[in-house]
Amino acid sequence: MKNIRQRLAAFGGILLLAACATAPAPEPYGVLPTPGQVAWQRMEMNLFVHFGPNTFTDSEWGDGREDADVFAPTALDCRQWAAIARMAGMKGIILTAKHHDGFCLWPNPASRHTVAQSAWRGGKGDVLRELSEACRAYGLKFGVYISPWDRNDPSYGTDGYNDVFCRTLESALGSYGEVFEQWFDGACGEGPNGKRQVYDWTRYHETVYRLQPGAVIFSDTGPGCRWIGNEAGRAGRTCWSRLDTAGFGPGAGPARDTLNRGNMRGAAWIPGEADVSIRPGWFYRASEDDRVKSLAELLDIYYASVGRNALLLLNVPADRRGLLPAVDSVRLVEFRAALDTIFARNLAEGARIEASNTRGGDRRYAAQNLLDDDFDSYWAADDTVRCATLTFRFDAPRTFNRVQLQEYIPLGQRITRFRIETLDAAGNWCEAARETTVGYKRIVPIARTTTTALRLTIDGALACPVLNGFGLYLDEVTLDAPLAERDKQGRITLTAPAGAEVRYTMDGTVPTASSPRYEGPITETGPCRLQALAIDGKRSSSVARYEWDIAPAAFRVVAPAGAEGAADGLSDDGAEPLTRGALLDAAQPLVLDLGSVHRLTGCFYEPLAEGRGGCLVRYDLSVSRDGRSWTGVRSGAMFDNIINSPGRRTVPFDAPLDVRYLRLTPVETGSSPTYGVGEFGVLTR
Ligand code: FUL
Repeated sequence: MKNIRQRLAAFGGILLLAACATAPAPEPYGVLPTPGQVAWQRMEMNLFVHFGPNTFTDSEWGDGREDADVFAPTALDCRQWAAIARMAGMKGIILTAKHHDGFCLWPNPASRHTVAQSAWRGGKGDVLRELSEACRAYGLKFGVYISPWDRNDPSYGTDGYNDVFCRTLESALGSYGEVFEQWFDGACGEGPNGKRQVYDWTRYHETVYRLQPGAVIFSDTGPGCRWIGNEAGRAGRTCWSRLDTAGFGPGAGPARDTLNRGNMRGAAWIPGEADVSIRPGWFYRASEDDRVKSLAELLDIYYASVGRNALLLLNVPADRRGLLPAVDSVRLVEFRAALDTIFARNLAEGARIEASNTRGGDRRYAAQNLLDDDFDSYWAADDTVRCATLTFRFDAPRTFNRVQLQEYIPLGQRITRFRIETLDAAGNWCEAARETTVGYKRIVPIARTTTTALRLTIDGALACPVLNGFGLYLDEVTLDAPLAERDKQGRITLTAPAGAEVRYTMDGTVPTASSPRYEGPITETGPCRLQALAIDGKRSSSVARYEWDIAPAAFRVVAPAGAEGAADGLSDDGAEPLTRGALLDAAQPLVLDLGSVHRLTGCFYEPLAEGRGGCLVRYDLSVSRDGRSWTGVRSGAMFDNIINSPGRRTVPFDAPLDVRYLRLTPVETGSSPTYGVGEFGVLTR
């Protein structure tokens, strides 16, 4: 038993600790970001600009044989890009300085396929110069996408190309001031000599760091930041900034799911970057002017990227003038305004916070630090703590539907599981969300809630939890646009968010509150265009646009002969015309009977959602009037970039053709033994 003096001494010690507690800061946990990676992550949103010969040829992947003169912007103004990026709250711009066609937007002495070989500005133009200067003038960081795959350079596929590519890097990275990010696309296809290149990544990285020591290098495996595993701008709900890269490399990275989520105990800090285009394609096409993502879609992407511990790289392609198009620019400004409205005020301000544990009882680690704007002040728990609760109490009820958490990543990513509960009127805690990782920033959408208290429970962490930010926000900016579906008989059904009504048009005009109200399914079997918006009194959604060709009521899948049943979801009994959800063997052609002859202007192929079951990458297409004599329309043609961006691809015919049967024969399905068919349909207009 301790004597009284010992007891007094111990008590005095405790008093002393409480009065001027000096608990040491938590030890960093595991692999850490470099200060450069922390600064990069804090940029949150950058603008991607795809621009080059593809802009003028309406393609996604140029083949490198295009004439340099096709690149002919009529009014290039990179200051316009920078002004818009700035207005949108972007911190940097990354330009496709060289895409797979090999064409360089700057006079690269290592290439014969550049702006210098074009007639544009008498061969004296230089987009990198203009953009780097514009970025400096507007206080933005400047980055470059330089594709190692080069479909133009004759040396591609030989050792010599590695020299050419290093000289290309030297020219781009050594001439235009600071470059904050070097974007290495992983695509590795064949060159003009039909050969694939063995890339010398070690040399490429050395070259980048020699010229730009502060640059963050993007690729499937970093080393600066990683691809998030899709081109839809969506990180995993679980998203670690750490990744295991052993056995992988740029262009041959871990599985997409792994890229999407990272590895909890990954050996390197390689945070996710979520890239997505504001349009269906990466390059500008006038035909996609009415397919710019809606504000609601952009916000959704924001929550799924920035709100899930990733950086958002949002592509807005420059058009043939060399300017960011008006529709896209307006959308960016709306996006910024929406974010400013939603995040204008932290509704947790003024909350009293009770923490189940505060590190060493030391005020420097108090939970109140969660509500200041200081990045470097944080709440931390004692070293032994892995589970903790933070209860936020408000004097008056608060209404919110977004909960934001931030971990102090300079000390590593720690939290593995957490829950959010709110207090209901009867005094019960009700679970609003149960999630896994936090990371630099986590925004959890929850149902709109009015409450006087919220409890955050950390159920698991790899080391004592350390949070530097907490916020509550209300997003009431958008109403989801109506969703439309047309079945094979031509019956169109529209659904809208609960409580909202739908107004629509089918004559090409933009719908308003006085357009016809949707009361029930509409039937239209011919080609048609539907535009609809949801209205709930206060708010209206963006306009959803749908376009359908002839309804496939009479279409039947008739081949491959004798393979009935092999094609899951397809049948040739005429009862189930081809609509959605079929998976075919990679060797299986698809033959469609339209039931009668139609005059077609083209057809389209759409893989299954998210490319499930593989995609048709290369194909032959033939058509027939009678099912006996066939005419080839395409041979070995490619659906560009379909694996990374598995959306609809149309095949326009050179001239209208009278057709009853279409045959799509797979030539290549990537490495997949099957290919998915979301839809195979025709165009008559
Ligand atoms: C992909 C490329 O193949 C696309 O064309 C686009 O540039 C995208 C950002 O990266 O891998």
